[in-house]
Amino acid sequence: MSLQINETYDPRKVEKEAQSFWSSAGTFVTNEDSPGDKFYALCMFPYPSGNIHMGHVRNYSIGDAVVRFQKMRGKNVLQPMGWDAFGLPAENAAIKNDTHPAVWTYKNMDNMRNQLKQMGYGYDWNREISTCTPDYYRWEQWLFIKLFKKGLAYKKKSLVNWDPVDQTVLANEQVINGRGWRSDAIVEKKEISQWFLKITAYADELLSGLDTLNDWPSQVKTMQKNWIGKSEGALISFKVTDAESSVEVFTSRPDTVFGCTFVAISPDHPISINLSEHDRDIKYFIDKCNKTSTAEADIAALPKEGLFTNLYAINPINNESVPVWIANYVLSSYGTGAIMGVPAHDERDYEFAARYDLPVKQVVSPNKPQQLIDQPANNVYSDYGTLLNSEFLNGLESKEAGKVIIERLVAMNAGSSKIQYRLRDWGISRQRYWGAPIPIIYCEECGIVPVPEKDLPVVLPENFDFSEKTNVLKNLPDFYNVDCPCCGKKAVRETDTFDTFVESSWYSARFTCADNTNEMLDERADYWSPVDLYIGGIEHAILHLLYARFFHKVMRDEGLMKSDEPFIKLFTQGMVLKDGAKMSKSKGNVVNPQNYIDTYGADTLRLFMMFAAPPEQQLEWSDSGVDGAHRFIKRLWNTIYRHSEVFSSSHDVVIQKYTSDQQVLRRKLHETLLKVTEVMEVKFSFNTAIAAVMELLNAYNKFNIVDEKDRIVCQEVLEKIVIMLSPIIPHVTHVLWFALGQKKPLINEPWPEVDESALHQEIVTIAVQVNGKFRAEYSIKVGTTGDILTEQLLNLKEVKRHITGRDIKHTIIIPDKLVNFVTS
Ligand code: ANZ
Ligand code: ZN
Repeated sequence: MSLQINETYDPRKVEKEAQSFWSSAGTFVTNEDSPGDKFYALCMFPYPSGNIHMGHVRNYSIGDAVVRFQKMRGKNVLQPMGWDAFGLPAENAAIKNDTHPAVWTYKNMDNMRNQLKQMGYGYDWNREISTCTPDYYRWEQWLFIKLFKKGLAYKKKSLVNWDPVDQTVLANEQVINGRGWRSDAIVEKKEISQWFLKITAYADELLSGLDTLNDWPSQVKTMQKNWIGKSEGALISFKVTDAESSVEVFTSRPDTVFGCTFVAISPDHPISINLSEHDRDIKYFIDKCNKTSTAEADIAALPKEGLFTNLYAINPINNESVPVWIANYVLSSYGTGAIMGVPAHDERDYEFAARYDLPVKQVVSPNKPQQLIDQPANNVYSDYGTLLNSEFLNGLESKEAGKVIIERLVAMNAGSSKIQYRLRDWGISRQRYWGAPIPIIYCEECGIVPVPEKDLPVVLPENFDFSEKTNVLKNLPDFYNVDCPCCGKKAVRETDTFDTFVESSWYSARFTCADNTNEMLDERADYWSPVDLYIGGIEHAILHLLYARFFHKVMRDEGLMKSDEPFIKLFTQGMVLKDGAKMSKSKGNVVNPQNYIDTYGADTLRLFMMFAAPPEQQLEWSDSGVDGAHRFIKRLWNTIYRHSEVFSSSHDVVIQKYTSDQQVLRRKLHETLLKVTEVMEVKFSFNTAIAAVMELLNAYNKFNIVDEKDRIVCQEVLEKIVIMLSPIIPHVTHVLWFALGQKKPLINEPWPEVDESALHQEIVTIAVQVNGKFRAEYSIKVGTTGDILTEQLLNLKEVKRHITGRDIKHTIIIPDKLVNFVTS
């Protein structure tokens, strides 16, 4: 009856069979008119570095388990896959291996696609995206031009972290201890003209939107919130004496304005730059500051240092004149690049004042108004409190005092309230070759001219000898020489390329309609978006997710999509470690998935990954763990093999009543099913689900098989074990399902419902005796005893007949087995 399986488990054969079935049946090819609610699951797409690594295996095994489960639940699932294919490593590898970044990248994609297929992930390969193809990046060029026309993309000169070895601009996060993250070269500061996207225009929405993301880890939301860094305070204008100018400061504590004993400006504040032209000491100091990294954390760690400018500024609130200093801890990129120094209430100002002997004046006290005392001068009190030494503010509470000050400033035209964000606009220019060209033309007559829509895409040239270390587009006249689209005169193209974060900011939307050659997005984007489940590493908690949320809102505002957020649920999986350290090439502790696919098969690797640790936690690689996973699959195989040899479904035995042994096993089965269902749906603690199924298999193996009815129960248990494991080990279960006599493929099977009666109403049949003689059989819920039990039994007519007219002296109860009424 059942499809024969071999006695021994051969993963290679099994996996080939399952994979070719899914691919020829088009199991994971998705379309929009299939029945069921849509379920869009996405794992962060890989950089095509050469081979898949264990981090990918873990991430994608989780995603695939959920997708297969949701499919069996009747959802219309989409699970796409693609390549984050632009980026610097391709250039470095190309130089090293004397090849071309394009050649290297496409070769890697082919290899890794093949590996992902060997893992059996249920991707809709029809929607594959490679971000380095013009089909893809033409749409971000198109969107960029829209943003340019709206003022949301602009060019400005800015000070950047310059990596002199990689010859590129680095983001602050790419500067580690003052050195480039890849080259390890000491990073310099350089002012260059760059393109920016105005993400700050969305700062407020990016912040408030976090409140709607109930299925995101709160840790990620906090990181985003801090990154956006909303701060409420005031701008205060200080007139500079002996100069026409004034210095505007941003403060989050306008209540402390009477405590201001100096003003400090950043080394690249216009006043500093101005002064440096005639003052060598200042120039020297500024140059020194420019040698350090711009990363805030690095600056915060530096000893506070400064230089007096010989200028004084007038505090508009009390007309006091205070010295103006240039200070290394004042960031040029935050607020106004200038501060009012309040050493009594700000740690940094205190450290600075102590070093240069500047006065410390306390104006806020932790105490109630009645007991104001001066603070010792070496104790910085930075909390809110009650005002003192502040004339008309004395006795007020900080918040209230701040409001009063802002009112005054506004009335005096010397300041205003201000909401300040830490978030900066996103610099997207990269002086690199292997990226999407920025679609801009520079004309001497017309200035900055966007490439007309009809001329898109601006294709990145690939057909040339790649060997230069500098931005090769600058060396390709065929690329950059162009006629101005406005006036027709000779003009030049922009030779910078987009930051690769641009590509990954909208790929989730593009997967919904990857084949559309006429539009960036179409109505399918609204059908599938937002992504129901997004899975990836915590290292992308800030930038990638923030940029993706920003792009989603931008696309919405362009009328391309309706939803407000790209990802409903975010799941961040833990790292894979070897000997306690993150697997990495530099540490030489990388374990290659391919070796395990070849020796044990993909199912073993998947099972190990899902079983060895809770998915959000770190997972320690263990060869013996892999062995254990493999042994379990073999045990399952043997169990089903033995069962299928003897079980015949061609009988007409019907079970009217389960024996108590059968009930115990069925209860275990349905408890397990309940648990696994919950895990797959919400909890994601796959390791506990697998453990529960393993326990169930143990219980099964202890089950005493007597007759055909027992075998029917066995069949039910084995079928459901196979179903429950199928999202995790899809190949072997695909084959075992047929071995259990099934005709339809497992992946098309609906996920089974829990049999509530098996859970709750476990029934036992009790023998009822009167004076030791069997009189009746009675079925009742397990564990029923006492009066509840005896009252029911005394109502049985066989019992009644034998006890009428007698007194019951006592009752013997053996729970769940027997009741004996002893009469006089
Ligand atoms: C006076 C003051 C008194 C301040 C006090 C703090 C405490 P957040 O909350 O992060 O927005 N600040 C402003 N611009 C700065 C810059 N460019 N570089 C370095 N520091 C800067 O921080 C705002 C506070 O950071 C501002 O409020 C200012 O110091 C400082 F008891 O002004 B405060
Ligand atoms: Zn022109």
